This record gives sequence, C-alpha cells and structure tokens, in this order.
Amino acid sequence: MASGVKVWFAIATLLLMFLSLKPLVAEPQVPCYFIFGDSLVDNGNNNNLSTEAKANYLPYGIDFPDGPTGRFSNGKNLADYLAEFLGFNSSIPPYSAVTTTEGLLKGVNYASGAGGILDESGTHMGEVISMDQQLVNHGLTLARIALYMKGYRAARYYLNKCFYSVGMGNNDYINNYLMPQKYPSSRLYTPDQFAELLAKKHYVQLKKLHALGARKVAVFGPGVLGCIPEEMETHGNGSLSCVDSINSAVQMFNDRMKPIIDDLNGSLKGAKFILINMTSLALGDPSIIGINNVNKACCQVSKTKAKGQCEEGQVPCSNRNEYMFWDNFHLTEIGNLGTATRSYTATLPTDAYPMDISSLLQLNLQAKSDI
Ligand SMILES: *[C@@H]1O[C@H](CO)[C@@H](O)[C@H](O)[C@H]1NC(C)=O
Ligand SMILES: *[C@@H]1O[C@H](CO)[C@@H](O)[C@H](O)[C@H]1NC(C)=O
Ligand SMILES: *[C@@H]1O[C@H](CO)[C@@H](O)[C@H](O)[C@H]1NC(C)=O
Ligand SMILES: *[C@@H]1O[C@H](CO)[C@@H](O)[C@H](O)[C@H]1NC(C)=O
Ligand SMILES: CC(=O)N[C@H]1CO[C@H](CO)[C@@H](O)[C@@H]1O
Repeated sequence: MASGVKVWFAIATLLLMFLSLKPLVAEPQVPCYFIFGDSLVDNGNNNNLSTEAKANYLPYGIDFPDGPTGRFSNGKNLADYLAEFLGFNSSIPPYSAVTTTEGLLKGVNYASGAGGILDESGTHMGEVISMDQQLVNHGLTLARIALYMKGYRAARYYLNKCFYSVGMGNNDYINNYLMPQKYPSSRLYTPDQFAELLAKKHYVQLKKLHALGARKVAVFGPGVLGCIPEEMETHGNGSLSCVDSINSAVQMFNDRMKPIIDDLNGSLKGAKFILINMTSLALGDPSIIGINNVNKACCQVSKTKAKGQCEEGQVPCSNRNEYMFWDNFHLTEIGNLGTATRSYTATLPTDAYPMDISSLLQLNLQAKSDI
C-alpha cells in the first residue's frame, strides 16, 4: 500500500472545521442533490421493503443522532457527508419518506441496500430497488416537479442545477457474480464478459439520468471488494488477506468506466460526469489516523440470516474509530468520512477522474435544457 496519503485525515479535519465555521443560514452550493446507489448510501428506503437487506435496528445507527434509521453504518454514511460538504444543513431524505412535491425540490435519496446495475442483483434477499427502478422513480419526480412548475421545460431547467451521485456495481458482484449458488452469472460469463455487460448497461443508465435533466454527476465505482471482510472470509484462504481474483474481476469493470466517462463528457451537451476511483481511495495507510483494524467487522455479524450484517441487539466494539469496517460489508462512520473527503477533495491524482467533486461543482456548465 502506498504511503502517500497521510494527509487525508488532516484534510477531513480542516474541512469539518471550515464547515462548522460557516454560518448555518448559508445557502448550499447547489439547490438540490439526488442520490442513486446501494447500501453505502441507503438511508431508509429499504426499511419498509420485504428484504433481509435492512439496517433499521441496533447496533446500526448507534452513533447517529436519530439512532437506527436504515443507514448501514454506526453513524453517517457517504451521502450524509457529501450533503454536508455541499452545504446542506440536513441530510437528503429517503425517497420513500418524501410525500410532498416541495419535499422533492432539495433532492431525494433513491438508494436501496442490495440494489445493483442488474435488476436481479440482490434479489435473493428479497425486494430491492435496482438502478433501473431508481431511474423510474426519478422520472416520477420529474413529472411531479413538472406539474408543480407547470411544465417539463421548467422542471428540467431546475433539475439541471442539481448535483447527482451514482454509486452502483457492488451488489452485481457481491450479491450476484460472487454467489454461484444463487445466481448463474459466473457460469454464463467470464469476469471480462460480465464487466462488459455491466458497463454497457450502466452507460445506458447514465444517459437516461442525463435525459432526465442531470448535468453534474459523480459516478462512484465499486469498492475494493476482494478486501471486504465478507469476501475475505468466504472466498479467501483463511488468512484474512485480500482476494486478488475478486479485485481483478472488479477492476475489469472499473477500467471500462473511464472511457464511458469520456464518452458521456464528450457527447452530452452541457454535462459533466466524473468518476470516483474507489481503488485509489483505498490506497494509503489508515493506521496514521488511528484505524488499525482493516480486516474485521466492528459489530458481531450474523452467520445465517442477513449473513455478514450486524446481529441485532449485540454490543459492537467500543473503539469504533479504530475500525475501517462496521459490519462485513460496510465502512464505519470514520471510514465514510475518509471516502467522502477524498472524493470531494482528491488527495491523490487518481482519486477522481477527470476532477473531484469540489471542482465539478465550480464548473460553469451551460445550464439550459436542450431536450
Ligand atoms: C436549512 O436551510 C434552509 C434554507 O436552505 C432553511 O429554510 C431552513 O430553515 C434551515 N434549517 C435549519 C434547521 O437550519
Ligand atoms: C414505513 O412505513 C411506515 C408505516 O406505514 C411509515 O410511517 C414510514 O414513514 C415508512 N418509512 C419509510 C422510510 O418508508
Ligand atoms: C493467502 O493469500 C494471500 C494473498 O494472496 C497470501 O499472501 C498468503 O500467503 C496466503 N496464505 C496462505 C495461508 O496460503
Ligand atoms: C484507479 O486507481 C488505481 C490505483 O491508483 C489505478 O491503478 C487505476 O488505473 C485507476 N483507475 C481509473 C479508472 O482511473
Ligand atoms: C475536463 C474534460 O474532460 N473535458 C473534456 C470533456 O469533453 C470535451 C469533448 O470531448 C473535451 O473537449 C473536454 O476537454
């Protein structure tokens, strides 16, 4: 692991100081933020779904002001931190909990635990809101805003001004390709073919998002899945070290996303897509900031139902800021702060392509609806 990232915690600290100095009444940098993704950013959409992929029970949320909300961490998730960095004075609400059109205007969070690029990913756990379905929901949001603003043109013009984040692909591996007993994909496709299938479908999805009005979009690639505790335990050799074959399979998808970002950036007028490189974000020695446990979950995880998630009611580790992983899949709050900080202000040049979120926000794109 490279040692060039000593500064990431320093940056996080500075950023938080800066944020806490800003007056609370300041306007956010964008009027709205829409979130598409999986359990890394889900903040309650799965609560009322019939699925095992839920986190609305303790010890989830043990460090969150509202307690267990459906966030898959001990505290804030990536989207909570990004909303803070954007200048919002509260988190973006889950789509399932927003009832009024006014409530949609500052953005909503469509993310769903276990959701993927492919509709079938994660379905062995129950209901799931896939990327396609999240886009359908966003289409309904556009329609509702159009009614409210008396026209699609005005609604798209409004949506042009928002910031969007999309984080998909994790479950197409964890809860699909890497589960041969539940899904046939690893028998039907080589890792390269599967990466191609995912990338092609994701490309169409991102173009659809643009057609619904998105102009500034940060696309998060999947994480370093061979290094998450669940995969090290189930696919490793017993030494709790990263599973290289998984990392190289996921890398095939990540490598395909870069030309897709170039294509979108070149072909879609007035739009800018950026790619957050989770592989790069994982570089560096986190023990510098006190995270000295990177291969085991902080909470006691289930071995049967909802395997790898925290067991309900069990007492988690008390030194949560020393753990990278909260359960067998998800980062602790401190881990999420690191990811959010480096995607917002890149520490290494490879963290974000071709620029980080803070630079994307400053671009002056032609904010006119050209559809
Ligand atoms: C949050 O900011 C909005 C304006 O952007 C304001 O109307 C609202 O009162 C603020 N809420 C709090 C709790 O400060
Ligand atoms: C779940 O359902 C309950 C009762 O039907 C409702 O009060 C709550 O707002 C719903 N929550 C979410 C996140 O959908
Ligand atoms: C397990 O795999 C890791 C990484 O590939 C390797 O470094 C380690 O020596 C292996 N351990 C055993 C016990 O085979
Ligand atoms: C992501 O970062 C890794 C590690 O620095 C690098 O090997 C890879 O090429 C990067 N991928 C993209 C798409 O930039
Ligand atoms: C920063 C960046 O990538 N800009 C490119 C976006 O796409 C257009 C069209 O291909 C290029 O001209 C920009 O350089």
